[in-house]
Amino acid sequence: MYQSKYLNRVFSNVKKRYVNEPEFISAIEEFFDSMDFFVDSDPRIEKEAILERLVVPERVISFRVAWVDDQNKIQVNTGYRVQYNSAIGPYKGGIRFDSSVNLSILKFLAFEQTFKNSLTGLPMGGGKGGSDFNPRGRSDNEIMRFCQAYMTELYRHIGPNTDVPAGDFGVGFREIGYMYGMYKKLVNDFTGTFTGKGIPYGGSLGRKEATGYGLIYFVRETLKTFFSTTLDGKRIIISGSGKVGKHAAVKAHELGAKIVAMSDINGFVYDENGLDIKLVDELSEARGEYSLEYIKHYPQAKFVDDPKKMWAMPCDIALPCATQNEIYLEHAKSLKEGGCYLLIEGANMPSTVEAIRYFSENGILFAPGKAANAGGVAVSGLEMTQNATHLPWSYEEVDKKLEIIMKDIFKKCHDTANKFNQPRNLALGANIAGFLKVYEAMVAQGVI
Ligand code: 2IT
Repeated sequence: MYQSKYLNRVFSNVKKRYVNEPEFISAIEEFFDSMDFFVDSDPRIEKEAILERLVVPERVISFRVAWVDDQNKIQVNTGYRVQYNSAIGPYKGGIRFDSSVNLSILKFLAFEQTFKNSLTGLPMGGGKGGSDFNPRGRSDNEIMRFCQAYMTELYRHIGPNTDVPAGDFGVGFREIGYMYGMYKKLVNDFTGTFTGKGIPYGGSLGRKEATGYGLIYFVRETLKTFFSTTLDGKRIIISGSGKVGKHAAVKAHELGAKIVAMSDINGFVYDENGLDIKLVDELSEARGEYSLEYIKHYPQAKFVDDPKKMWAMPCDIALPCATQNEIYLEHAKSLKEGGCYLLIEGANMPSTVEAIRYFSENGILFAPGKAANAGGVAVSGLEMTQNATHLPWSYEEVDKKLEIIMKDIFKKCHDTANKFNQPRNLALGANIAGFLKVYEAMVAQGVI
């Protein structure tokens, strides 16, 4: 129950209408928790039906993707693109290939992306896409045929000023290359349209590392502001075998932190003296997984074959970087027992609503992914600028801009939280600061 009658009304409709979309409902619930401090103070939000509009994506495209596997068998998947909100710029957001992909997950991601993109200060609307195609175990040719088949429909819905996709999990340089190649062939036009592209054909230096590095820049600001300290010597645990966790580990290590535990799909490795991040980096290069190999090199490290058990390890800072809903209430409690005082999300919505409420009631400072992991999409925005101006930037230039953007996002969250007399509530800061820009733009553009 919210204090605001308006929020209760909109939320109960959302729950009724989207009963089969639990992830989408959770994302709205988390957002409304923050709006409850604010929404009644500005009656224009209700009058303009802003929240009723915001809980419905502007457009959802769903289509058949038929392709032929290496055994000459016809395979059929479902492809999607959720074009959530274009109030402040073209739709922008990643594409996810994973067997779990469905409309609920893509709607939640696109909803979050809308506010995340707003926080970057760059002109990008919110979108997300993907397919229930599972790339694991597929040959390179199968991946190519799938990406091409996916693009033969998607190409007509995207463009450099319309909708600019990028990667998400299951989609990296290889997949973007195959999708962009087919897109370019179909439209006969060499424009940006995708970000996260390979460097030789318009990609930005620094994009690959941007989400993880940006996350650590955000952590550094948080430590400085709230704890008057630095990363030096801090014990950090990081989940996920994707690009985010790995690059976060590299940057945190560079800044003097001790990464004591990291998890992948097989389990987690723990070493109280700090893991060998160079080795993790090398081992994860091929498939993202490293834990089973890691303990062969360091038999004194501890290996546990259940990644979820990592949250019980002692640490100062936890950085969940795997996927949605990896931290439930029980994990939040274990983190507290292990001494964790700061949890910052590298993934999108890894903490459940119950876990987030527990953090705030039990003195664990929390920052949401829509602020802390915005570095990836921010550098995507910088890639769009480089493409539009036909000028590539150096790595140093991109990294410097990323650092400035992450500091600015932290400041927006912190200032907004202070404004509402909730100084430690960075989720509130992120949600309201992200919302305000989208809201102003929607009002100015009329009822559409
Ligand atoms: O969740 C995300 O912010 C991304 N997957 C990156 C999106 C992008 O357009 O770079």
